[in-house]
Amino acid sequence: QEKYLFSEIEPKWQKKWVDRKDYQAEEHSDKPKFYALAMFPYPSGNLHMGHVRNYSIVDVIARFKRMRGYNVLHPIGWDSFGLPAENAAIKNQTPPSEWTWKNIANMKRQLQEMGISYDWDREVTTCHPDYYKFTQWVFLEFYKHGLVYKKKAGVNWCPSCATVLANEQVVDGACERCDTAVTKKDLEQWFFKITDYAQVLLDDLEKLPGWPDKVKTMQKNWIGRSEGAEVEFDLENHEDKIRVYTTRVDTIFGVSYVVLAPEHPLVQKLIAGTEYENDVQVFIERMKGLNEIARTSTETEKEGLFTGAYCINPYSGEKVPIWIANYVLFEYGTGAVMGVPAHDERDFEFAGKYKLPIKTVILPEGTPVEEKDAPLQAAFVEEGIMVNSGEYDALKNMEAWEKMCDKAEQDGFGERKVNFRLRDWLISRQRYWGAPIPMIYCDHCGIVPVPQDQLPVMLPDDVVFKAGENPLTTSESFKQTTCPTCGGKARRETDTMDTFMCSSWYFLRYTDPHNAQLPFAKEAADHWMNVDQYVGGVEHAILHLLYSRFFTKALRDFGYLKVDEPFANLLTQGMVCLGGAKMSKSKGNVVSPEEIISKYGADTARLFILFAAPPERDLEWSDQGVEGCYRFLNRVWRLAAQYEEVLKEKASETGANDFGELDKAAKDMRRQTHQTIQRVTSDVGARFNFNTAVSAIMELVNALYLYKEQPQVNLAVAREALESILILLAPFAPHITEEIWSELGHEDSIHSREWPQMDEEALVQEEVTVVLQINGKVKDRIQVPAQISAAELEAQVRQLPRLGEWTQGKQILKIVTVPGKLVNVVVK
Ligand code: ANZ
Ligand code: ZN
Repeated sequence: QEKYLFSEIEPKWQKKWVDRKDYQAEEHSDKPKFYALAMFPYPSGNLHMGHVRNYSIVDVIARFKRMRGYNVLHPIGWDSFGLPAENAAIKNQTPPSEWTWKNIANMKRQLQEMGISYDWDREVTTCHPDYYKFTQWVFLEFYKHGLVYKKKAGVNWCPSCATVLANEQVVDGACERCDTAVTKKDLEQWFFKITDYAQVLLDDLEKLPGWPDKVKTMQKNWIGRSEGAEVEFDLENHEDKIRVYTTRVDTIFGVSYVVLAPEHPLVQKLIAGTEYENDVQVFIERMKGLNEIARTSTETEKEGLFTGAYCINPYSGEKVPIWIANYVLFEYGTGAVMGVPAHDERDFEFAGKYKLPIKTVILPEGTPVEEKDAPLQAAFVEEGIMVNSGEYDALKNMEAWEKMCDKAEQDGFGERKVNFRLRDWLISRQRYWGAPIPMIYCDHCGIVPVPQDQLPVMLPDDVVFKAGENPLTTSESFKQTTCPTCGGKARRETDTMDTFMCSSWYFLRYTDPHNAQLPFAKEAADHWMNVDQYVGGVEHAILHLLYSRFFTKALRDFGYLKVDEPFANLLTQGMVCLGGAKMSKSKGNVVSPEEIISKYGADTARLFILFAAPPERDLEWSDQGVEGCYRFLNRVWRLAAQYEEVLKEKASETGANDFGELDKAAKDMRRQTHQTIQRVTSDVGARFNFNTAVSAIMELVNALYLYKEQPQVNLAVAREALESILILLAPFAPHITEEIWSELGHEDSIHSREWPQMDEEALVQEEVTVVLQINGKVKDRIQVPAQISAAELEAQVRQLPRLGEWTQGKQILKIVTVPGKLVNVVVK
C-alpha cells in the first residue's frame, strides 16, 4: 500500500483484537502474572485528553509486559454511580440509568477506537446490580465485623430548598441552586470505622517504595498522627471537668485561657441562667452556619467569647477563664484546648486581640533567666529551657514534657494520648443514584441487616426526581418491606452509599468478575493481587487510595485475601494543559480526543501524548507536536514500503541470524539497532521514560533511511533494524506496527511477539585510533579495540617496541589514559 490510511487500518485491527480476544488474561498460565491498572473512569459522556493520557500510559506498560513474557491482566470498567447522573435526570426527566448507560456505550466506543489492549470480558460497571450487589455484600461484611455504625452527623442543609446538599453542591458556602447560605443539620448517618486502621495505614506506607513520595506524604498528613496528652481542668463551682488535648503539655504553666468548641455540650451547662447566656447562644448559632474549613483556615479571623466561667490549672492551681472560639473543632481531640499565647502562634494572635495575658514558660537555650518576663514580639514555638514553671524550671522542655505526663498519670488527672486527624468515613448519601444501604428498620427488632443471600437491594424505578428531595423516599415500593427476622412490617434505609465505596474494591472484582456467589474468590484475588502498576491522577492521591488500602486490609483481616496493600506501584500522571492551564470545559481550552483521532488516527494521538512529556510531568498540548508524530508515522510507513519488496524476495535465502560478513556501514547499523533495543527496554521497563524511548526509535528510523542509501545493503541487517523498529514501537502505536508486520508476511500478531533481546556483540565497536603522547607531545597514533579498558590500554602501551626509543632511557613516572582517545606517557 502506498499511503498510510489509518482510518482503514485502525478499525480493522481493533475488531480483530477484540474478536480474537487477543488481550484476554489467561486463567491458567505458567507465565508470571502482571496486573496493570488505570483508575477507572466516571462515565461523564466523552473521553477527555486526561483519559487518553492515562490509558495510553497503562497500555504501553501492558503491551510491553506481554511481550516480555508476562500473563497480563489489563481490565477496565465504569465508576458509574454519582451525582451528575441524578442532576441530568432532574434536568432532562430521564432516569439516571439511561443517561449513564448511554454515556458508557459512547465512551466504550471511544476507548476501543484508541486501540487499548483491554480484556473486555472483565469489564465491570458499578451501577449494575451484579456489581452493587457485592458492594452491599461488602458493606454487610464490614457491619458484621463491627466496622460500621450509625450516628448523628452534620450535613450541608439548604434551608430554602429544604434539602441535604453534597459538598460539590455548596459553592462558596451557598446552595448552588438558590444561593441561600448553607447551614449544618444533624442527621443519623452510616459510618465506616477507618480510624481503627489509622495506625496501620500510616505504618504500611513504609511498605510502598513504589509510590511517589509526595503521595505518601499526603496520606501521612491526612492520617495526621499526633502525640500528646489529655489533661483535666477542674471547673470552679461545678462538678464537671474539662479535658483538653495538647501536644505541648510542657507549656501548661503558660496557659492563660481554656477554649471550648462552640458545640461542646459543657458550654450549655456553664452559661445556663447566667448573664452571658444570650450572647454565647447567638455566637454559637452563627458558628453553626460555617463549615469546618472556613472555621479553621489560617486566613479566617480568630473569634471568641468569654463564657463567664473559670477552671483550675491542675499543675499551677491558677484560675483560668473559659472561652469559646471558632477555631476549636468539636470533632478533634476532646473539643477543648488550652491557650498558651507565648508558645503558639494562633493563641498569640487570639490573646493579642482579646487582651489576655501572655506568659513565657520556655526560653531559647542560652538566654539569661532574667529575661523570662520580657515582652514577646511573637510566639516562641521552638524547644528550650523551662522557666516560670515551678518544680520544672531549668529542665529542657522535652524532659519537662515527660515528667509532666508522668505526674498527670500518677495523680490521675491526665495521660499520654495519641490522636489522629483521620475521621471515620461518612458513607451515607441522601441520594438515589448509588448502591442502596442494605439495612432495614423494624419496630420489633430494631436495625436488621438484609441477609447476604437476599442481595441485591435493587434501586426502584418508581421514583420522582425533583430538586430538594432524596428520590428514594418517594418510592413506596422501595420503602415498605418486611423484616427478615420477624416477618413483620418494616422500612428500608433510604440512604445510598458514597461512590467511593464502589471504587474501593473494584480492582478485586476484576480478578473474578463473573463470580455470582462472592465479590471474588480468594484464589483469584490471591493469584492476581496486588496490582503491579496502578496509574491515575494525583487528585485521587488521598481518599480513593486510602479507602482502597483500608478495604484491602480489612478484607484481608476477614480472611478474603492474603495481600495487605492493593497497589504495589503507583504512577501519578501529570495534567494535559493548553496555554499553560489544565484543559477544562470551564476554561474553554479543550482539544477533543475524538477530533484528533479522526484527523490523525489513534496511533498519532497516543504517540504524541506519550512523546510530549514524561508521564509524571504536565504535558503542554501542541498542534505542531501532533503533526510531527503524524509525519513520523508516515515516515515509518514509507520506510517499510520501500523495504517490503526486497525483503520479501530475500526472506527465504537469509536465515534470521545469517548476516554473513558485515562491512562497516552494516556493523554500524546493527550497533544502533541494538543500542536502541537496550535504550527502549530500560526506558520503558525501568523508568517509564516513554518520551526518550520514542526519540531513540525515531533516531533508529533516521539511521535506517541513511543505511538504505548505501551502495550495498545487507538485507538481514536492514530487516533486523526494521523489525526492531516495529516491535519497539508496537506498544506506543499498536495499529500501524501491526499492519506493517502483517504486510511483511508475518502470520502472528506483532503484539504477541517476544520483545527483542539486545545482542552484546553487536554493540562492540571494533577498533579506534588513540593518540600517543610523550610528555604531552604527539608521537604516534595507534589502533586499539574500541572497548579497551584503561588498564589494558596502559599495558599495551608499555609493550610497544618503540617505547624505549621515545623515552630515551628516561624513567616512566606514570601513564595517563583516556580510553578511546589518548595515552600520555609522563617521563623524567
Ligand atoms: C496547647 C498548646 C501549646 C498547643 C502550644 C500547641 C502549641 P495536632 O498536632 O494537630 O494534634 N488543639 C487540640 N485540639 C484541638 C481542636 N479540637 N481544635 C483546634 N485545635 C486543637 O495539634 C494539637 C494542638 O492543637 C494541641 O496542642 C492544641 O493546642 C490544638 F504551644 O495545646 B496545643
Ligand atoms: Zn422485625
